[in-house]
Amino acid sequence: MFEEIKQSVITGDEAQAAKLTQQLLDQGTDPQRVLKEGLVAGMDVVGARFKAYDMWLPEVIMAAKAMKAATALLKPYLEKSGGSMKLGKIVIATVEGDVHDIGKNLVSMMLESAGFEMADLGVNAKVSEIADAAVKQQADVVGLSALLTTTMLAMKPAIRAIRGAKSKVKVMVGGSPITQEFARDVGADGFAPDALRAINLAKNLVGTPASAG
Ligand code: B1M
Repeated sequence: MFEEIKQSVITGDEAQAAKLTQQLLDQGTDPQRVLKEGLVAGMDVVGARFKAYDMWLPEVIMAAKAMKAATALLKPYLEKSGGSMKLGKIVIATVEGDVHDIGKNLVSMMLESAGFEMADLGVNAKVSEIADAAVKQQADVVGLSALLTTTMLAMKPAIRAIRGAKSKVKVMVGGSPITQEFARDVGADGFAPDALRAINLAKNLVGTPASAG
């Protein structure tokens, strides 16, 4: 069934992706497996084909819609594994100029399921909006996501503005073009390559041992 879910993302079949995801969840399948072996595996193929000019933008949009519909169903199941105690408050956003939000939403969902309180600013978030939210939301951590080599450059001014507005806040960054080295260069406190490792990173940033909770 994982292979069928993967194919439903590749072909952009929203109804099928949602139906199969719900079926697996109803059977008690681990939601992490549905996510990783079905949905994310499908999106990996889409990315590779898009890069090789074997898929075009409308098809990628359809794949993204299928993935979104299915991940919305996963959310309550992933949340069940999280405790009610909040580990800290995290403001998360995709940086200015960038509309990619599937990965950011997954990270947000996983952090929430791990016990963090999330304030999601969505996509294309302006530097001032992020810095203001860090203060207003009394954030312990700000998470920045970027998927484009152009928009990742918005992270440095964003981090500068966040620190100017709220000096104690920690900043974590991620997204496919981001590396550990880039994160260090722009002054972030940490980088996570995927949603699972984002949980450990966030826990470390707020001073909770990564293995806890
Ligand atoms: Co876009 N796109 N796209 N796209 N798109 C990429 C990113 C690209 C690599 C495709 C390619 O060429 N192979 C390429 C970027 C090239 C580059 O910059 N080097 C690209 C391009 C070029 C573009 C456009 C410019 C295309 C165009 O218009 N000509 C355009 C830009 C629009 C804009 O933002 N201004 C564009 C548009 C789109 C769609 C709208 C069609 C759609 C986005 C839909 C949406 O998000 N709502 C889309 C998609 C779907 C993709 C690909 C195919 C898939 C991205 C995705 O969702 N992956 C992507 C190719 C690829 O990545 N393989 C591509 C699945 C997701 C689970 O992974 O987002 O990496 P990811 O998130 C991971 C980790 O990165 C990490 O954890 C997540 C989960 O494990 N992570 C974090 C992410 N954020 C984190 C934050 C953290 C920590 C970890 O802490 C805060």
